[in-house]
Amino acid sequence: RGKTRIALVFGGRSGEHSVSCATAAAVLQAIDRDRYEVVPIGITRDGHWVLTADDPALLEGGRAEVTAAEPARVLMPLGSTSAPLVLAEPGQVPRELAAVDVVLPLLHGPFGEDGTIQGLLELAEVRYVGSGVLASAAGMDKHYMKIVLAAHGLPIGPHTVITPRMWQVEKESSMASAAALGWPVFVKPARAGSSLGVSRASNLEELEAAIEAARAHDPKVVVEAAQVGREIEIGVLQGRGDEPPRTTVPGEIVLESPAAGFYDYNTKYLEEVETMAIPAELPPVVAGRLRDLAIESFTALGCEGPARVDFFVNGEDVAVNEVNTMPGFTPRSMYPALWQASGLSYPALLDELIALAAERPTGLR
Ligand code: G1L
Repeated sequence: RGKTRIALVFGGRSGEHSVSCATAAAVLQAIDRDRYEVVPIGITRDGHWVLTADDPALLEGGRAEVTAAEPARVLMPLGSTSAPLVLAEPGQVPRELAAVDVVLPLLHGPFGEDGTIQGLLELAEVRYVGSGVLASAAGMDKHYMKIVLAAHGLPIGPHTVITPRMWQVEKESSMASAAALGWPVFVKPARAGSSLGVSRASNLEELEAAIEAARAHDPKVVVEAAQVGREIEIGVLQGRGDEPPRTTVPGEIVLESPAAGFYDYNTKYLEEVETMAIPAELPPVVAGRLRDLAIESFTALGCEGPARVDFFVNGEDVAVNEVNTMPGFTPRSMYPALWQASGLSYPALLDELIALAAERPTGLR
């Protein structure tokens, strides 16, 4: 048998462009070249598809950018020193995509994580890693994610949604229902890839400003009651064949304030750093319950491939915060680190995800 041909698709028209490039670098670095032939395809910020150099070093460093204009600075075309080969203009799709066995979409936010690239690949009958159109879209939209989770009886936190129309015609009552959650509340764009546009409000004045800030990223806004408790995350991976989904040990996001004792609210908030504790210290019954809830959440949304399910845990009290169908995916990110701690290395995780995609039929399933 010949090698499996994999297209990495990364970059794109989102705020997470550089994160996506760094993730592509990590995958290029780790993927088994004896088993896979890799075609790296970048999308520039303005939507051009370009064939990029198969070189992790060009994509690392957090400031990497797919560009068609300045190839020397960031990306070089394969086997040439001239300008990158533009495979497709914005709004078009490169033929090269249909010529591979499996696409690994490493894209965040609108035009990628929200189901659009999945739909494009479905239409082209190309196999791809990860969730399909519906789960990708629902995983991106905090409003519909909560609807689906709640409909399946899963525990979610108190929240309210402010649609563009509500903000237009009934601002006062929108604010009142948000305020009824009790202070403070967290205000979030309903469909943002990262934490951009998220803020905290402790009174009506801050609430209005927070909603306007969130609306700059998405006209639909979700307001959540502040959750007390620890942030615990579980990795889920679709099972092979008829096997049920598999889960990792729990991990914990721990906030550390290096400037402890220094009491300016803003600096304290800004200087807090997130670290991961893997495995999280939890009573075995709680860990087991979270793993069950993670599988139920994965199944409720109809996820495929990977998902990271995030919880708030306060003693025996648990709530699903979100299901991320495209979790951070560098070897140091929570999802791969959870699998590493659970016996699956980063290269082995890639093998597993690609095998799941290769075995999956195109079309309805
Ligand atoms: F394809 C997978 F495996 F489903 C997959 C795809 C994308 C897993 C994780 C991600 N994550 C990302 O692409 C990102 C969070 C780095 C977006 Cl910028």
